[in-house]
This record gives sequence, C-alpha cells and structure tokens, in this order.
Amino acid sequence: MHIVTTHKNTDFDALASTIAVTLLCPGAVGVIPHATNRNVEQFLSTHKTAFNLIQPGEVDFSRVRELTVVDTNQWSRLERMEKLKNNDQLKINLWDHHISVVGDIDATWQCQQQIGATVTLLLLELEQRKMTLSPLDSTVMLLGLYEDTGRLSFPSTTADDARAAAYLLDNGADLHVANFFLNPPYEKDQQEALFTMMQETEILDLHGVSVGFNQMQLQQKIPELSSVIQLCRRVMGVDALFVLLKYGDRHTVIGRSAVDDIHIGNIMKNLGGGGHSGAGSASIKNGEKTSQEIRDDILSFLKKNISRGITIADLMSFPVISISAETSMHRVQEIMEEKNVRGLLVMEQEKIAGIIVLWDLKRLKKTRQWASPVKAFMSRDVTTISPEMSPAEVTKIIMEKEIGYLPVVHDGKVIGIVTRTDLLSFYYGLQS
Ligand SMILES: [Mn+2]
Repeated sequence: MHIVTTHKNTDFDALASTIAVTLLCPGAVGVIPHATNRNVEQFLSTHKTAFNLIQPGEVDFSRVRELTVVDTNQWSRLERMEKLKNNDQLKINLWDHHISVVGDIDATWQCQQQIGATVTLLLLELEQRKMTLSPLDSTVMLLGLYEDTGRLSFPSTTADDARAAAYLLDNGADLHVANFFLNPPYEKDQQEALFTMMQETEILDLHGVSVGFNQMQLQQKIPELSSVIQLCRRVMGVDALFVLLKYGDRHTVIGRSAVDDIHIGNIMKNLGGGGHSGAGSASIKNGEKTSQEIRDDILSFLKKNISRGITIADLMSFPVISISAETSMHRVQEIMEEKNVRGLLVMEQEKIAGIIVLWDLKRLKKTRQWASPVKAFMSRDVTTISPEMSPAEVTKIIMEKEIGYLPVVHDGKVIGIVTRTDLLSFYYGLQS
C-alpha cells in the first residue's frame, strides 16, 4: 500500500499536493490529518467524497510499503505516522518547498525546491506527463497555489508558479470557488480577537522598522488566528507583528512580517519553532519562560539582526548645485538644462532659503516673469533629511509630502541631495 500524507494544521497547499500525488501515482491513498486549517475543513466538508482521502486512524500500517510526504520534511509535523518512522523496508518520497527548514525525514527519493508552493512542483510533473486534470482537481490545486503565493504576489513566487496557475486555469480551475474559500468572512470571535489585539499592541521602532508585540490571554481557541494577526499587522501599519498567546501550559508565539529585514522563520527557529521569511510560529513550555522573557528574547534577536544596511549617505548625490536667491528664473532654467537636474537648492549665507524644481517653471506664464529672481517662485518650506535615514524612511516622506527633491543635512550643513531617481535606481538596481 502506498500512502501520501502531509503536515498537521493542513493548509490548501498541503491538501492540494496530497491530491496531486494520488493523481501521479494511481493506487496511492491520501491521508489527511484530523487537524486541518478552518478553510480546508470547510472545503473538505463539502468536497471530501470527490477525492481518494482517508484519515490517519483508518490506515492499516502493517500494509504500508511506500510513504510519500508533501509540504513538510519533519516527522513531528505528521499525524500518527510514528509506526513508520523506524521501518527500514519503507520507501519514502518527499515533495517540499521548505528548503530553509532542516528536516529529519530520510527520504529514498525527493524533490525539494525553493518555490512558491509545493503543489507547483507536482504540477510541473503532471504537465510534463501531459495529464488532463478535472476542473475539481484543478480548483483545489489553484487554492493551494494561490494560498501559498498570496495569489502569485509573495516574493517567494517564481515564474514556474505562474505557469502552473495558467495550466490549472486551462484545465478549468474555478475562480468563484477559489475566491470563496480564500476569503472566508471573519467570524465574531475573530473580530473580537482583532479588536483586543489592536488595543493592546505595543509598537517599537527599531532602526526605522516598526515592530508590534502583543501578549494575549485567550479564553478559547480562535479559528485561523494567524490570518487575524496578519490583518492586524496591516491595519496597524507595522512592518512585523508578534503575538504571544497562553494556552494551558504552553506559550504560542505567532509572527508575521512584511519586510526583508525581519525573517520570522529565523526568529522562530531560535525559539524552537519554524517558518519562512514572512510567517512562522513557535511553542514554548510555560515553566521554561514567561511571556515577557519570550518578548525580550525576540527583541534582542531583532536588535542584533536588523542592521542599518544601506543608508541615505550611500545613495545621495553630491556636490549639491545651489544658487542664490537673486538668480533670475531664466538663469535657473539654463542651469537645470546644463547640469541635467530637475531641482536647485537656493542658499543664502550658507543656509537653505528655498528650493526650485522643474515643475515650478511651468507656473511662469508671462515673458517678463523669466527676468524675476528665483526667490519669487521658490518654495520656502524645505523638507530636509539626515544621512543615517533608511531608504524606506525617505520613501515614506516622498509619498506623504509628494516631494521629489530632498537636501541631506548633517551638522547644519547641506552635504548631499536625494531625488526620486536616486531611490528608484536603488530599489531596482541594487536590491534585485
Ligand atoms: Mn506549502
């Protein structure tokens, strides 16, 4: 007997990958853990009979000769598979995209790759074998692919994931069904958890990265709490959010991050858990640490690991071209053309008096205005930035104030200038 199984708290990628293996290997039986995510549970309650799936309690382990594990590489994440762990005769296959997690499943054969979803690896194989999928199979696989890649938008998404989505849509994947299960409405207890979370979150600024901490005491389990945490992070506008929960004799820490500076998986690994860059969790025995100690551990890890990285000093331009307040507008235009710049700093006695940008020249309607001094047209309210700011902080200023020309000031002196172009070339040139 060949069984296919996956991790507890089964998500759609795990379910879809299990089903995909049953299609690739006729006769293989999918074994889905009892503990599945809420939306997977809802999907299975209406679709279960359409697939060849059983539960761990129904497996006759004495007959199992082959085991395929999908979407995890750890025995501890499987449900009731201990009996197979020390079976030397067992052939084990592994399909997984969790490359950063060091697993303990010693596979006979494996396909492991850094990719948006595990199901993509299987879809590449199904497509290569020119297999036609039913609309139902295509839909469940699209659910897995979209959930793990944030509908192809997470940075972990690859071109293969997008090609796999095209293959599924070609085979009749139903987007109405997919949207229904990917956007379940928030239930009352989830809404209440969100409100409590928002009121009690402590927000810290670590070198320009905002981090929220929340210590929650929950009376009962909240379904899909991780998606409530994700929503809370977005509503509160923090770059990362950590929620510490106390259930019985254990603490559970759930983290979500939207920035590269904070790798949740690494932090959780430090606490004995796991995850990937954007999401992860850990579970800690009550006696081992208090929730305050866990918070302090995360904080000191963050302080050590969030480095300033690139600062404004690295991308500003200098020397800064400046003019006096008496310069004529005609001359301003000439200098902009000669120097190929879109803005000029107006200085008086080594102090910033104003700024004039190309856009301001469009306000000149009459010919005689070109003879007037720049002080009549410049903006006097000049926003300056400091050299140790991060590109993200400056991007925020540009978006909020709608300005594209920022003098960099250090010790009261102008030492450089940052424009939208500088930031764009930083994001698209250096960061890729
Ligand atoms: Mn996955």
